[in-house]
Amino acid sequence: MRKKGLFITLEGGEGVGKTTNLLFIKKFLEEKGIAVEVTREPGGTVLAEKLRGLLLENQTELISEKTELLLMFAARAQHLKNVIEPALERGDWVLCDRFTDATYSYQGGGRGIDTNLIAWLEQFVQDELRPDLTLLFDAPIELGMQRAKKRGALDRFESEKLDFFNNVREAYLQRARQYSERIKIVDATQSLENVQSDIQKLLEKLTSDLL
Ligand code: T5A
Repeated sequence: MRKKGLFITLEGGEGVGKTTNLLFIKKFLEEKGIAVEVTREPGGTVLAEKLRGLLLENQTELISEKTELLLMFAARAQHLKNVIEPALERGDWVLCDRFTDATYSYQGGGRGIDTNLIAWLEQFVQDELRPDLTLLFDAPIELGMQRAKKRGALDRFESEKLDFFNNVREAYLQRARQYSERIKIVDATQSLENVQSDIQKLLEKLTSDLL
């Protein structure tokens, strides 16, 4: 594909403020005259949203780690083909709530799947497409879970143990160190006002470099 728009992803543990700040970023970009496609993973198309339902619902049958990994990438393949790639080709910017860094962190860090295997699937499903900018919202697990719990019943991932989430957080931070040019850490323990002021600074820099 010939990519013209920019691909921005939001990442982090449970309840750290990705969805809240997605709308803030959308508004900021639209005020700069940029057309924005807002989407999420797993999900973003009718079929991928069905896969999301299967992945997030608490199931009576145990979902194996390999099944979980393959369903994430199956949803992603559909999402890329039908939503993300067409939007980028049109020249829109894509704002996506989670992407493949989540797979490295949850299925890799959390479940312990070999990251070489994840890298192979990433290449197979995405070819050369990678995010241009990733905002990693970071906060201690307990804080994010407190915020997530306020919303009601916990989903299949949110019902995992503390160790799982600590491993997920560490994997995210490790990726931020490895890809420091692309992944920018946002301190999600701050007030929403301060979080959004940090995001605005990052976006001002990005847009002034490009527009
Ligand atoms: N997954 C996903 C994988 O395992 N592998 C993958 O490859 C992918 C793509 C998806 C699940 O799938 C897994 C990871 C996930 O477990 P999800 O719904 O996308 O699930 O992810 P969640 O993290 O569960 O989404 P949440 O909606 O819980 O978290 P958000 O979006 O980070 O948080 P948000 O914005 O809803 O905020 C939560 C609450 O906190 C408040 C908000 O108002 C809201 O009430 N809040 C703040 N309060 C005070 N100060 C701040 N700074 C605040 N920021 C937000």
